[in-house]
Amino acid sequence: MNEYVQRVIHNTSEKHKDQPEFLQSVTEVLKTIEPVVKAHPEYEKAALLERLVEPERQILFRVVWNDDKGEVHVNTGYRIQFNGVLGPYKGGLRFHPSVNLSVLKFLGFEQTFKNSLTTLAIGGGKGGSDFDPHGKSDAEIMRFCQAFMTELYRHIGPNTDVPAGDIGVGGREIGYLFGQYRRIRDSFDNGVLTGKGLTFGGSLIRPEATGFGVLYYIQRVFEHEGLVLKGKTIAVSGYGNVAWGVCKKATELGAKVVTISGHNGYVYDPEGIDTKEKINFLLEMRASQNANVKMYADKFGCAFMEGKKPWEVKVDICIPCATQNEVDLSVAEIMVQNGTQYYFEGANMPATNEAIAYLQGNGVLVGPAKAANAGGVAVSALEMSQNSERLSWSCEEVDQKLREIMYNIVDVSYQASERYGLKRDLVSGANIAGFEKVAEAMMAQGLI
Ligand code: NDP
Ligand code: 2IT
Repeated sequence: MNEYVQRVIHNTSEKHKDQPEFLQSVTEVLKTIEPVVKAHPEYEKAALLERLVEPERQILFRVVWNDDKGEVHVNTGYRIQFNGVLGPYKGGLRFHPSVNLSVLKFLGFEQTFKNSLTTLAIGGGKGGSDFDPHGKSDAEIMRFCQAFMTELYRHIGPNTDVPAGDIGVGGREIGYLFGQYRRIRDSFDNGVLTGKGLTFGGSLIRPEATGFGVLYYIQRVFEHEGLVLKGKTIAVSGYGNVAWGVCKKATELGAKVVTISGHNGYVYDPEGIDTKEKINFLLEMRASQNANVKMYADKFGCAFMEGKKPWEVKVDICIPCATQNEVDLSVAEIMVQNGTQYYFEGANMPATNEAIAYLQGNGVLVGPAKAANAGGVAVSALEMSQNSERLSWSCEEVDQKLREIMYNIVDVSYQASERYGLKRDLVSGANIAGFEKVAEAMMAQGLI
């Protein structure tokens, strides 16, 4: 391996021994961009990689809120402003008990390259809290969001940093966060958050965008490979925002999703999650106070496999849409044994580096998260454009732009992979294409 790349991976590993998710992401990205770094010796003099792996700013704060019984709770709030060379920091907020600095740093780092791939002017950021929304009432969620924004507001703005949703943060939470921001600032800067309701500056297709984008990505990959999507079976994990959009668009395109999952197991629906009633039920489940994927199995009379992951089901395509590292080597082995040939990531870093290497080594075509799930943030950036112009685009307009962006991501990934003699390696292709633009902008903007 190139000595400079090796040194930065080594030093980052030494410095952040306690941040395994962040190190996993840094290692994967730096290894795959090695040929670009080799071709640009000036990067080492400018300490480009050392700067790339150090967030521009990391904000940690206390969040204090009352539950419905009046008891006081304290959580940690975070915002990682990772890299702003391409535009205002942009990326979601995650509310989940597993949130910590390592998780948010990996998400912010990945987001930087993902946002670069969209071709839109957005930098990389991520934030959230270790708050657990499961089992909380609507009033508790509102009070938490208000407390969270009471600190966050001073760090964000339409040209500074524009948060959105992620795990545990959807339209309802964005509404409460925006309300508090507007109250404190006394200003209708609706470009400060994306994923808003349609009555106050939200974009059509934003809720669907990540899932739709995954399917547009697959469609284009299949065009490159001479394959047909119609009739293929799909296993999905998760039952949240991304999984919902995947089910909706897969059905429209004639493919069949047969699994969804949650933290406690998965549901197998061999008929397919393919009717309006079933797909809408995902939204209903997610919105309920005690959200649990088993509700789907009970309602539609299908099997609930408690404590298990959906990857044991034999399908053509696997699309993880839940959380990080749910696909490890043992899962990758099962996928290969089952004859799965295509693996596309809806979630961020759903697989370990070992699992990805195993899948690719066994001929599985891998579509990495930062490319395949870029549709959500892409439409977020389109929402920002609509907000700054004070107008709204039609469904067709947004959908068309989303499709073009996803097709372009596939095309540039293939091109970058071929340029460096890496045939059909869409993981390296996406990392290289995303990195090239960030690196050029960092060089142009000097030592900051
Ligand atoms: P949601 O909160 O809507 O849904 C999260 C889903 O993941 C739920 O089904 C949840 O099940 C499951 N889940 C969460 N944590 C775990 C866990 N530790 N173990 C097993 N299952 C878990 O989130 P999204 O759909 O928005 O996000 C899903 C993934 O997609 C994340 O990786 C996110 O970063 C990524 N993503 C999201 C985008 C967006 O625009 N929303 C854009 C691009 C990527 P349960 O409730 O049972 O825990
Ligand atoms: O991981 C992601 O790209 C998101 N959660 C969406 C971020 C955004 O700003 O829309």
